[in-house]
Amino acid sequence: MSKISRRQFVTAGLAATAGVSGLAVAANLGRRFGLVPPDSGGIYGPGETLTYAAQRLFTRHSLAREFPRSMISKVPFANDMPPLNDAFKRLQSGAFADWRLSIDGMVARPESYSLADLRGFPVRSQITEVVCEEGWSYVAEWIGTPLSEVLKASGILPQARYLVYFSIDPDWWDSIDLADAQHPQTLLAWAMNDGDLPVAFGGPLRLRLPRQLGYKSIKFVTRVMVTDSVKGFVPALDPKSPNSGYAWYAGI
Ligand SMILES: Nc1nc2c(c(=O)[nH]1)N[C@H]1C(S)=C(S)[C@@H](COP(=O)(O)O)O[C@H]1N2
Ligand SMILES: [Mo]
Repeated sequence: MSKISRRQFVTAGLAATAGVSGLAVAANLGRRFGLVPPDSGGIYGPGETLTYAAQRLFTRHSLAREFPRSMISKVPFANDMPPLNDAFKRLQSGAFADWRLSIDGMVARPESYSLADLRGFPVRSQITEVVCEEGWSYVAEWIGTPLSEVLKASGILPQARYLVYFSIDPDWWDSIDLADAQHPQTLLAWAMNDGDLPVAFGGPLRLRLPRQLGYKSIKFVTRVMVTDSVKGFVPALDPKSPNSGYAWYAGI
């Protein structure tokens, strides 16, 4: 939100709601102010644009709710998953000593980190809620390396705008903007509650993004790619993605 003021946006927004279709006008507003999410086409597009633009203008820096320790769920709910692939099992049999997270794309210094390397960065812990779009949720403590620290170490190039992240399970990948990538609560989580992050919850490494719905918090993350375009990396628009049809920006 560099070139326009919030007041300008609000004024323009009020003018829009006075029109016949506020949603259609929202799409134009989003375009005008450069706040268009990549799934802005189609029948839900204008609604997606309205949500994303409003969030980025008004709540960019706000934090997801954090809970007291007493609210940690006694029985956290791990989503059902198909068996993991051979590459995963091989790494698991070596206690994940060879697990790597690579950072590449539009960075000055591409890097590859072991879990031990990641633990060497400043650590953040937070007690937040995982909210699935299917209606269930649980609260857990997540401990890990803020993604912002790793990005800082690699040096994001000025033209970068998004980040695409990948799981060892090739079905799962997603993308976020840099505001969420650099958000203080966005963690590369390697621990949960009282121990290492269990495999059922995405161990050994999961991207925890507490400001968006659970499906953006991808398990078994192995790679993040910094980019200026998410073309081809928008699950909502990809029929092969398990997140096909779900909003790209799933803010909570
Ligand atoms: N690699 C991978 N990541 C994933 C999933 C998955 O099946 N595979 N499921 C997603 C969905 S839809 C949700 S709601 C959350 C569930 O997290 P949980 O198992 O900790 O409850 O993980 C997300 N991340
Ligand atoms: Mo989900």
